[in-house]
Formats: sequence, structure tokens, C-alpha cells
Amino acid sequence: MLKYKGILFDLDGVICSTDEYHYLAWKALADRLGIPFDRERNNLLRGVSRMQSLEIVLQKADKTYTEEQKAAFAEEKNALYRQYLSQMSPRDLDEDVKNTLRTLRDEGIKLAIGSSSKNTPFILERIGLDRFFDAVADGNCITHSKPHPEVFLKAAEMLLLDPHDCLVVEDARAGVQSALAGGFDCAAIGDAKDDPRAAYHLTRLSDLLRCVR
Ligand code: B16
Ligand code: MG
Repeated sequence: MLKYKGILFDLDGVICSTDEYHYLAWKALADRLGIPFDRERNNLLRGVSRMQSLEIVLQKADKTYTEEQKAAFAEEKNALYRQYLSQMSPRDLDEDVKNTLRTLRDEGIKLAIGSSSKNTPFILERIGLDRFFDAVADGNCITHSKPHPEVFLKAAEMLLLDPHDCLVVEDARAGVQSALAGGFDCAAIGDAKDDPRAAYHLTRLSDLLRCVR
């Protein structure tokens, strides 16, 4: 007996390690602008939109910037981030992730992506998963990014499933909050692993197999 009919995966930091590329790209921008930025600060950007991430980076700046400058900074960061993404290939899909996704699909569970990233289609294509998921809800189809539940509610709707029948997998505290706000159970991994609000705490994605059975 399976506990869930659908699983909604966050992308960056859950399916692939693009969270590291986000960090490197924000770090390069912050260094150029002389703004302090480290990995701990980077964790605050997990799951939140590009412009909200920029605002968090700029909180440590000693000057203010115009909206035009901010738009240019976001563009600069995204161009660098996409350079990293363009070097990805299906070899960057971790074996544990690949095997877990296949096992879940073979067990008849519907699988979807729920990501704040507007680069989701590009990333899925780079790692060879562009035709794998039953639904993809991402930064291109939402007006509120995590911690708002919109992206996961949209993904569940695309699967024609009720939130109570779906499990969200997240690496961001904002994402865990988003799942709970939408009425979903949440499995936390990576930076969010010890978040007490999550129903399950995963060391690796394959730990999920024990949670759904
Ligand atoms: P982009 P996720 C999120 O993806 C990232 O965690 C977050 O760091 C990023 O700012 C956001 O996507 C927007 O990404 O600039 O590519 O549109 O974790 O929700 O899959
Ligand atoms: Mg993430």
C-alpha cells in the first residue's frame, strides 16, 4: 500500500546540484560589488525568486541601487548561472536520484517538479529529464514564489491530485513552509534536512522509498 499518489520534487538542491551554481554566480556578483556573501547567507536564497534573492544579497550593501541597476545585476547573475548550466549533461544526474525516480515511477506514483526557477526547462533538458515528469510547475507559471504554496498547488492540480495525496521533497526552509501552507506532507533533504516541520528527514533521495511504502 503506497502512502502517496504523487510526489512533487523541488529542483535545485533536490534533483540536481544546481544550488551550487546559484551560489557561485551570486558570489561572483557580490564580490564584484564588494558585498559580503558566504554559504550561510546563500542558504537564505534557497527556493526564493531571483529578484527576492537579489534583494537579500543587497541587504549587506553599503549603498542603494536603482531598479534599473537591480535588473541588470539579476541579468548578470543569471547569465553566469546559465553558463554553468550549459556545461551540464545527463552525467550530472546522480545515480541515487536517477534510480529513485525510476523506482517511484515503476511503482505507479505520479511525479512532478515544483520549482521557483525560470531556468527549469533548460535544466531538465541538460540533465536528460525533459520528458520524464508527469507535470512541471516552475517559476514561469507562478506569481508568488516559495514560501507561498502556489507552485506546489499548481503541480498537484496538473497531476489531478489533492494535496493530501502528495508528498513534497524540499531542500529549502522556504520550500518546507510552502509545502505545509499548501496542505502537503514534506520530506526535507540537504540544508532543510533537520527542519522539524518536515514529516521525513532524508540523507539521500533513495531514503524516500522507505517513506512512501
Ligand atoms: P532562477 P528551486 C529556486 O529553485 C532556487 O532554490 C533559488 O535559489 C532561485 O533563486 C530560484 O529557484 C529562482 O531561480 O533564477 O533560475 O529563476 O529550489 O525552487 O528549484
Ligand atoms: Mg531547492
